[in-house]
Amino acid sequence: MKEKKVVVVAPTFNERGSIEKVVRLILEQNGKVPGFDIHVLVADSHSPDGTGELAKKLVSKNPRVHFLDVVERGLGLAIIKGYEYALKKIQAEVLMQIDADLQHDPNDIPKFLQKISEGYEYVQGSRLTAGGKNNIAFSRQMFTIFANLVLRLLTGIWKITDFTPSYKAYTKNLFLRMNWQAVPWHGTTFLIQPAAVVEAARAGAKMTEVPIIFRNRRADRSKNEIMNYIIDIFGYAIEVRLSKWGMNLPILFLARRSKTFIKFGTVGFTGTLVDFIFYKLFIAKFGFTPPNAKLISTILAIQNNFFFNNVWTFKKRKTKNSLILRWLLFNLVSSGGVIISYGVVYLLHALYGDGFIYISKIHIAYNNFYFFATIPPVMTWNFLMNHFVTWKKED
Ligand SMILES: Nc1nc2c(ncn2[C@@H]2O[C@H](COP(=O)(O)OP(=O)(O)OP(=O)(O)O)[C@@H](O)[C@H]2O)c(=O)[nH]1
Ligand SMILES: [Mg+2]
Repeated sequence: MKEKKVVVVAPTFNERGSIEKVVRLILEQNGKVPGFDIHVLVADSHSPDGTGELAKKLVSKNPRVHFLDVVERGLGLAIIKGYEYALKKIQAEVLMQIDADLQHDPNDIPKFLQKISEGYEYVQGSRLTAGGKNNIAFSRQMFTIFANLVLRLLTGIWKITDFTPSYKAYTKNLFLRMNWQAVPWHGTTFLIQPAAVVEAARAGAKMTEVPIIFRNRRADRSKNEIMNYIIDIFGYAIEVRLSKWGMNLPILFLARRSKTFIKFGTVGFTGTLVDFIFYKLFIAKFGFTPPNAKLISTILAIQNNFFFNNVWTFKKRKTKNSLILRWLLFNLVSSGGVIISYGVVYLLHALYGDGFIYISKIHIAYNNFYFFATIPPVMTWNFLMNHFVTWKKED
């Protein structure tokens, strides 16, 4: 029987510390499942640390090792180019991918090939199925659970428990049948992974999962831009859901564009919490009137917002303004918000006083409503002013 060629694509960007070992371990899987001939393709984005040179040395030593210079950055690009190369130049019949940093155990490869030999066309490595494990930082584990919940709910694909791992296998037939135009593989997040699950399902693939253990990275650095990835996953999943309802809208594009606004909104949310806590404290413990309490709590919230916008929202933005100047501008701009919110609370308090609303046994003080009425006008004002003034882009 003729063996089926399997090409395992290992995308790399600065993985000098693990590339040799991962290639060796992948090749050691040869012979474990009869009928397959395993090759490795290192798809490198011109790593400055010399991963490419190391990989090329391995190519000269072993005909089962291949190398592709992807040139540009992007995991999606490396995967797509890698697969095309595997099909055209190595005559692959099964396409696989694995992370090159040893977080995926190459000893799991036989499980994938076993499923392919049983007739499955798409095999997803999963940390969330029985026997799988996600041994990474707690915050990342939360991301895994949250992202998959959103993806399963919105795409309606329930048989896949884990959409994001880059450890998977396709048959050539499925790969050629899939509509890769619909997969947003550009950019530096790893959106290609969940999107490929969705497209495989759309192509009517016979799909299954195998459990994998995701280990902590031991060498080199992460390239996963988690915040951008969350925005991409949300935008993409909503777009898929709407398209199932017959509405084709560029939600992913808009989500990417509105990233700054989303971050700004998140910071605004933490500021609102600070604002609200102090507002209630000043009223309840120090007997301030609502407008006076609001005046001080807003000023405190502004300091919170400046700090987080500076270290996060507008972190990458190049601006001529020094830190002190940005702080002064931010406070100056925000003083507009202080005036608006003081004015709104003052007006509402003057009109309606200090009453309560009763909903069966619960009673809610009017001052809570005064507080929330200030949010929409102040938020709009703040965003516009900071966008055009404090963190103004250089021309
Ligand atoms: N060719 C190429 N490979 C990339 C690029 N970005 C990431 N990779 C590879 O994709 C794999 C996954 O990236 P990681 O940085 O390990 O992402 P992660 O596993 O989610 O994050 P960590 O748990 O922190 O490692 C690794 O093998 C990377 O080298 C890229 O721009 N080009
Ligand atoms: Mg990794």
